[in-house]
Amino acid sequence: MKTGRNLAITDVRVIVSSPGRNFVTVKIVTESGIYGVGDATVNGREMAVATYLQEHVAPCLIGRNAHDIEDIWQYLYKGVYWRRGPINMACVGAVDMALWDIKGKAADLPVYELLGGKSRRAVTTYAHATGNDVTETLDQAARLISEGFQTIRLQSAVPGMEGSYGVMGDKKDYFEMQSSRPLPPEQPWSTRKYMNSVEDLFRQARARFGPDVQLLHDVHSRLTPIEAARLGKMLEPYDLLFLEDAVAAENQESYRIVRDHTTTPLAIGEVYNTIWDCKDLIQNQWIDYIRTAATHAGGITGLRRIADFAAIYHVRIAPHGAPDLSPICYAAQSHIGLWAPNFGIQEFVGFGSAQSAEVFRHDLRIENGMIHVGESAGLGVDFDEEAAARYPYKRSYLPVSRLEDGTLWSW
Ligand code: KDG
Ligand code: MG
Repeated sequence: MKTGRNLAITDVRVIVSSPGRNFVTVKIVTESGIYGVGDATVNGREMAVATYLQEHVAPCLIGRNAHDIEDIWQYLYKGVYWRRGPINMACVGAVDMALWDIKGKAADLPVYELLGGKSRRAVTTYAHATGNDVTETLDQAARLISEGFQTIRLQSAVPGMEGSYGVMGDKKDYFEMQSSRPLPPEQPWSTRKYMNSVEDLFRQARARFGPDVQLLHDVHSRLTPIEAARLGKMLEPYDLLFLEDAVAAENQESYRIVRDHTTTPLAIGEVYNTIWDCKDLIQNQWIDYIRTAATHAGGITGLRRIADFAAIYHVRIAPHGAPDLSPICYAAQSHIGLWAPNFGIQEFVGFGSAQSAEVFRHDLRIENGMIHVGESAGLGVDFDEEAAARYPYKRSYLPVSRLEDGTLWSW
């Protein structure tokens, strides 16, 4: 398809690097020399995305007009026949981010201006406090509050269980835990032990921090709907901003059960890849926050579509912001967060390691728990290929979870 302002794509580079952890980055170059960058990282399956991009996507992009973001999105979505899926959608997402970056640079405007302009001054975030016991978790929360964060996710080790979700022991993050083994690390899970300990974390948190701090918690998909309903009721007195991933919801109807029993707000979506994965959850108003990431749900175009649909049903966006999303995804989500009228909150775990700062240069800054987006044209993040070459890919897997009798469970 030829349109008025042609900006032909001349090169698509796919780079897998490991500056602190693995990232898959796409760099799309145009005839004018303007280029854009996108994040295609799928944690634990990086080479699948890289090969898909290299072998199947890149050849289709050469010669196309980089301005045709929507047509290229549809081409890579409908045009693959298979549609959806994490691998395809991360590739669509990375290409889409890179094209928005190019359009912004060509227009000499930050991406949020292209989306419709600012709806707020800056992007409110929540930080993580984790610990081997309640006191350690709350001490960390106190530090974050003193740094200016007003919303904190609390995770604490479950007594009697080694390796609770979010608690790292002597490892600095999951990538370090993952990389220290040739195969996925295994962690035990006991719903009874968890249910018997989690309320105390929030009881002590409210007693220590009072009513104004916003608190939340990630269950990481380990409960059945009726267990999640019980947990939601149990935590009602502690007034959570939301309870995240209480139940895995390939079957979206599961959330009807949770919703029917509790007024604790519910959030889900970090493993979803399209609007179709969360359509029923949103239109039935079974959730309050949708957590799809720009990288995993088709880029800025995909996330914008979800945000607009969710707005009709009073659902706000709270994009995933784990360390396995590169600073390019953070930048894309910060532009969306600045624009989206129904933005809720952005998960924030820092902008990455010192090595990552050598590779990804960006103009985002965090102040008082809010991300401020700079005035650079495009996404405001650049990728240094020479620096990336110093950090080669290292195979690593996310952990798996087993019940105490050995049954494989959701991690
Ligand atoms: O790759 C898996 C992580 O991104 C995930 O465990 C993080 O649940 C997560 C969160 O809410 O940040
Ligand atoms: Mg989560």
